[in-house]
Amino acid sequence: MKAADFIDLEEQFGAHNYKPLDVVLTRGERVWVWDVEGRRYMDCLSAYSAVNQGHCHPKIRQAMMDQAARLTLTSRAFRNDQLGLLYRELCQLTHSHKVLPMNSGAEAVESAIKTVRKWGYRHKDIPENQAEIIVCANNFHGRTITIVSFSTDPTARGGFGPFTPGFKIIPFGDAAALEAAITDRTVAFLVEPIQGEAGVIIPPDGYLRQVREICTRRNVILILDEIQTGLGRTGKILAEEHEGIEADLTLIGKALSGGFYPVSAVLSTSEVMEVLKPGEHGSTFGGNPLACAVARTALRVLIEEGMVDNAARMGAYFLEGLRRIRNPMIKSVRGRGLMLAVELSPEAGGARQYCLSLKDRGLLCKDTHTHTIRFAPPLLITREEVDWALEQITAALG
Ligand code: IF1
Repeated sequence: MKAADFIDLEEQFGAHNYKPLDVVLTRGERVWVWDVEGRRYMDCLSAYSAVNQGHCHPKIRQAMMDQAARLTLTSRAFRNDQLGLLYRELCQLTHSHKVLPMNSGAEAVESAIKTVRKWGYRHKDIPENQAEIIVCANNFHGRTITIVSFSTDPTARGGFGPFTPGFKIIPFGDAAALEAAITDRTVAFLVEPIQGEAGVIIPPDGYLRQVREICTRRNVILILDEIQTGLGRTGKILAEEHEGIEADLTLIGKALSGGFYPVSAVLSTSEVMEVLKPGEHGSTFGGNPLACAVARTALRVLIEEGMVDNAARMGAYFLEGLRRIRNPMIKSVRGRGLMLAVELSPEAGGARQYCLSLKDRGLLCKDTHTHTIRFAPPLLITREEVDWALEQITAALG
């Protein structure tokens, strides 16, 4: 079968909820992927930061195969010999006290919402069904009905109502707006440390510190969605470390499995998690031994192989290279660690054409919000590979 045949099958039998680049991939290794016709590409999307550890990392693969041969799923009706170990390793790595394991990112977000609402009714005397959660404009937290209920993206919401009430939207990066939005009924503030889908929007320096101070003073739970920014992507294990703060609840997913399997978690540094009692929340697959074995190894290789520091070093080098590209169509170049973006001015006619021309040069990346190209290669990228990427980007944008 040829690429066109696979594409036809997807078009004929699949839901049309995506419009992917027409590259049909069949194999991956480190930062490279190969299509069905044998062409090699550098992956500068990393499955939206789920393959931070690189494609098909041999140690994660081995852990997955070993565990798959032993025990995959017990349900949480019984215990397993991987879950407690993952809990301890995650807590040590992120300075957390408690872990709630789930599967997808959206489930971690949903779980946090349930947890903070319950906490609010227990600890803040909020009248029943009146809890409020503050979120930011242009957020991306997932695709469930409750999560799209507080999206400001018409495409994500349109036609999907009725929506879940209880959310208040404020501008991103504006601490004064948070202060002003808090009421007696506010239980939490949910925010991305860097907005990903919005186009790698980095808030002003000090924003998260101010947010932390306001939440503490006003007794509001700070939930950081680090599903995309977490686990090394920005050059720290968690992006919150750039401002030296700790969220009350931290959401991680994606790279928690190195791209092998959906694994997510809510991490808690405070007593919030204690409000959940047996039977009140759960998931058939959440915390299963296969997921835990994969996640434990995904975390181990991130640390053992120095990927977090490499993301900081290669990210700075990549950013410097992007800034050297001379093109009047470039409006802004920004990034932290290996979460990078080039925003083009509206006259450039959209970012997708550049993604297509980069694909022809052997580099895969993704446009977002029409005018922005983002670059987020696996964290083990070498200097020579960054040089190669910059050559292609310079040629495509030059
Ligand atoms: C798709 C974007 C990235 C996330 C944050 C929660 C979730 C995500 C900060 C939900 C998921 C993905 C999903 C992916 C596109 C993608 C994305 F462009 F939409 F914004 F990464 F940049 N919080 N992000 O970024 O996690 O339930 O998907 O596991 O195809 O929808 P999930």
